[in-house]
This record gives sequence, C-alpha cells and structure tokens, in this order.
Amino acid sequence: MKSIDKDAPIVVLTGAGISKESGLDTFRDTDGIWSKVRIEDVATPDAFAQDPDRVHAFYNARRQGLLGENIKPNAAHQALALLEREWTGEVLIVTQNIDNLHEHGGAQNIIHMHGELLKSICNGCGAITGCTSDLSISSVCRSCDAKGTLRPQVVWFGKMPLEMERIELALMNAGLFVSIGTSGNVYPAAGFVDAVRRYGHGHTVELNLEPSAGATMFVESVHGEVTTIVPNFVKGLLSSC
Ligand code: BJW
Repeated sequence: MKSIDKDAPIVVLTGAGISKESGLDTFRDTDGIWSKVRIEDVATPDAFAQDPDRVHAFYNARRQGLLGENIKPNAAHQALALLEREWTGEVLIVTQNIDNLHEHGGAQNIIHMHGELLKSICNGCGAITGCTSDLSISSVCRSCDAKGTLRPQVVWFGKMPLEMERIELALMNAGLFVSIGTSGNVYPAAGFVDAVRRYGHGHTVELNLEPSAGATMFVESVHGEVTTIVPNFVKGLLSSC
C-alpha cells in the first residue's frame, strides 16, 4: 500500500457488493436483482409512469427486506466507520447504495448519490420524508395532501444523481480514492476513477470480488470478499501513517 499523507482527504465510493455479505442482493451478479426483474420495468421514470403498482411492489419488497432483523452492517461498513473516526483528514463515503448500512455501521459523512430507500419524495411538491412502510398509488403526501404522488427517493436511469457538484469537488481534492464493491457499469460513478486520474492527484484503489469494468484504471487493486479485504485495507492505511 502506497503511503498516504494522514491529512489528505479520502473519497470512498461504495456499491452493492459492500452490502452483499449483509444479506442484500447485488444487481449484476448472476443471482442479482437484474436477473429477476428488467431495469426498464422498475428503475426508470417511464416504468413508474406506466405501472406505478409494479414499481411500488418492487421497492416495498426491498424496503421490508432492508428492515428485516437479519440485515446488519458487516465488517466492511464498520471498517469504513473506523477509518472516518481515526483518519486525521476528511473521509467522505459516496455510496450508490440506497440501504442504510453505512449509517448503522457508524459512519456519518455519507452521500447517497442514488437516493435512499427509507425516504419518499413527492412528485408534486418535492417534499422528502422518512418512509418505513409500504407506498402505493393511494399514499398521501403529508406536505401537500396530494394522493398518488409519492415514490421512493431513488435515482432512476436517465435522472441526475444527487450532490454531484460536492462529489466532483471532493474527487479533485482527494489524496486517495477507493472504490469498493461496484461493477463499474453505471455512470457517472463508473467515471470517478477516470476523473481522479485526469483532474485530481489522488492514489486510486479498487477493492472488489473481481476486476470491475474499469479495473485497469486503478493504480492498485485487491480482489476478494469485502469483509476480509476492506478491514485489512483500513488497518494497513491507519498503520502506515
Ligand atoms: C463483491 C461481493 C463481496 C459482490 N465482496 N465484492 C452510455 C454511456 C455512459 C452513460 C450512459 C450511457 N447510456 C446511459 C448512460 C447513463 C446511465 C448509465 O450509466 N447506464 C449504463 C448502464 C450504461 N446512468 C444514468 O442514467 C444515471 N444518471 C445520469 O447519467 O444522469 C446524467 C444525465 C441525466 C439526464 C440526461 C442526461 C444525463 C443514473 C443511474 C441510476 C442508477 N440507478 C440504480 C437503481 C436505482 C437504485 C436502486 O433501485 O437500488 O442504482 S441501477 C443500479 O446500479 C443501482 C446501483 O446503485 C447501480 C450500480 O450498481 P453496483 O453497485 O455497481 O452493483 P453491481 O451489482 O453492478 O456490482 C456489484 C459488484 O460487487 C460486482 O462487481 C461484484 O463482483 C461485487 N461483489 N459480492 C466484494 N462479497
């Protein structure tokens, strides 16, 4: 592991692979979510416009799954929270995941660039509200009283991910960019490593089960299960300074 200045900001990008060992499905693995449902049926604004019942059912099932007692943060989520506590510089976790396992693992500085499953947004007034129960076309927005306008606060294909300006600034300033548990298929997240190479100055590391689509763009790669490789990586980082 290259030695990193302990005051340098770190940006960590996470994807579905970090939550796999907590019991949540990934998208593109052979048993992943997209092997069971089609993206165009559940994860686009058009899908919601054409068949909101189907989209609600898809996210209701995932929300109830996430709230199950067996779903807990794993050693990788906890290691990143430790890094956030112990590192002298800023650690920003940019997650593509809509689950809450980074928060439950103890991390605080988190951007959910693809939204959060435990929040709803009103297509009418834009109000964002905590949401732990099922949504339907009969749900009523508590802010504007409109019926049928609530949807999960998630970023579907064709929509701009959240807080992109803040993320881009952090990538430019990062001394280290670490990508964890993502296949590197979905933009703009898949392009972060290239942005760091072109416009930033940080060291780049991929931690994933297998080489991602953008693996050759990283200076360093470690392949294996996150519950092993992330705690080891964090331990090495904290002891190298
Ligand atoms: C383990 C492990 C273990 C497993 N240990 N590892 C052509 C070129 C470039 C871009 C585009 C293009 N055509 C269209 C686009 C844009 C599009 C895009 O990227 N499409 C691609 C598919 C080509 N992107 C968008 O539309 C985005 N918006 C956008 O670009 O806005 C700009 C714009 C807007 C308007 C006009 C013009 C421009 C929005 C993307 C939204 C993504 N949404 C989803 C679903 C919503 C949330 C949800 O329901 O959960 O987000 S899709 C899905 O993929 C989800 C994820 O966050 C995202 C990324 O998946 P992730 O995390 O990488 O998961 P997997 O399953 O792919 O990978 C898991 C990895 O973990 C694997 O590698 C495993 O090996 C590994 N793993 N177990 C370690 N134990």
